[in-house]
Amino acid sequence: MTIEPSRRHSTRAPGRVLLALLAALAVLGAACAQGSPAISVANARTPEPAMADLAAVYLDLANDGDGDDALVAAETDHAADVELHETVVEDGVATMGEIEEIPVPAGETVELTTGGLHLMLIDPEPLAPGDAFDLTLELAESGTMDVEVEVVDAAEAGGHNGADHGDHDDEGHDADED
Ligand SMILES: [Cu+2]
Repeated sequence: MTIEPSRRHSTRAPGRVLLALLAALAVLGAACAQGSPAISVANARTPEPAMADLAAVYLDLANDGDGDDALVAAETDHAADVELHETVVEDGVATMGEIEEIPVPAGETVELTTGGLHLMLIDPEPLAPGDAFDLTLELAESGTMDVEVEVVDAAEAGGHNGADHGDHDDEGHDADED
């Protein structure tokens, strides 16, 4: 029965290897960890009147955590689709296009506002100032979060009522011009 000790040894070895592996992973994980994001949303609003088939949503995305995050999608029952957009002014002409994500770096606040980053409601249901609706944001790290979007008078919101959308046909939306 001299085989017994070595058999016991060999059955215990995998456990030790696993422990060593886990310890190594823990050290590696700690070295690579960049903390976690802490996202909060404020000032979510959509100016009215907007174009019949498009409405912009603006909001402030604050990241008070120590890890980066990014807004990657949004949806609402209130519109057929929601796109992430960025308006770019070139030679005095504002055009906007869909973007894949809106980075929200650790410790920073990203403002989605007129003439820049915004969310675009595609075929929104009719909206009137004073209304509110729920919007679900999807963040790469923080997951989904629901925010209430207030419908505000375009004049007060700094208007996104057509001026930014002059070249919208180029971006592939079906804008019914005249
Ligand atoms: Cu847009």
